[in-house]
Amino acid sequence: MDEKDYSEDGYVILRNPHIKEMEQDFLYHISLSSGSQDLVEMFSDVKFVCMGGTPRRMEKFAHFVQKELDIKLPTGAALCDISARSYRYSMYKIGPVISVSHGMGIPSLSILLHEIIKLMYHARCQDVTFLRLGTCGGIGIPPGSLVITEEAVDGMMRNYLELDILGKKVQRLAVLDKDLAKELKDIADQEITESKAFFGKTMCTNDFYEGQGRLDGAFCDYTIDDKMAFLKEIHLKGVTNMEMESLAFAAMCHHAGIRGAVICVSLLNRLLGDQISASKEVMEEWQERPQQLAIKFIKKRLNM
Ligand code: R2B
Ligand code: URA
Repeated sequence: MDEKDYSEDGYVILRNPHIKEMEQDFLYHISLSSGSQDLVEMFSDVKFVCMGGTPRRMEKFAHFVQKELDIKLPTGAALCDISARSYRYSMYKIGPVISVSHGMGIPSLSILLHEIIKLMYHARCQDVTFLRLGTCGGIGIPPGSLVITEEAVDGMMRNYLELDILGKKVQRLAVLDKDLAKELKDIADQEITESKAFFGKTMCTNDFYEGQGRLDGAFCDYTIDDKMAFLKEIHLKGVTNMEMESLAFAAMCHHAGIRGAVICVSLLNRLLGDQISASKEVMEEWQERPQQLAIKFIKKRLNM
């Protein structure tokens, strides 16, 4: 993204004139409200919003952030899920970091991002960076590898998110911040020794099975040759991995003028199979890798 895509004062760009006119805004799915809570007091110091699919992983990340940033809680206090009463997403705040779950797929991530972007606006946060820390299927790379998304594309290799709004197709460019992605890749190359990091296009699909060309879903109307031809073709076009949220993440960050990056760990090499068969222990360890990279980046930004 160019500098002109960001607001000069670092605030999020809220492209909705109606919000200002509302007496209060209920952020229903994260269980917060601009009327009954002082969101500025609660959240104005936030600089990093880290999100990932599952509540458990993001709770673990919150504890990891607390330890790594050496944030002491007052005696008797404990990290708690701010959005617990929504029963939808889990959210934690640890100093300048929010750790929040987004569920699976674009619709779930999109609802969360609408409310988180509005939260950043109501709280008057400045210069915030959003990171998605996720899992993916790698294409032609070893399982356990880190992938930093250079560009998100849909299942047809288009680099925009298409929405149906009031009966019309609306397209939003899915652009990610190149400098941020490069910075993350450099940190990964220098400091994450357990695995190699790749930089590439991420194909974001609306389905895990047929949408990602798997042969092991409940339905399959194509052959193994069709599948392999497709995976090889997109690999040649620079696709390194597949997951289910990056396109909306990129498009929504771009539209809001927020710097965002997607860091995933690959759970398998799709050129060799479809089933995710690594042990729970191995997968736990792999899923810590995007979190480790995020922490190293955050500490660097905080001069720690
Ligand atoms: C990666 O993993 C999930 C599917 O298993 C999905 O949320 C994604 O993007
Ligand atoms: N997540 C996906 O979306 N696809 C995979 O293959 C693995 C994780």
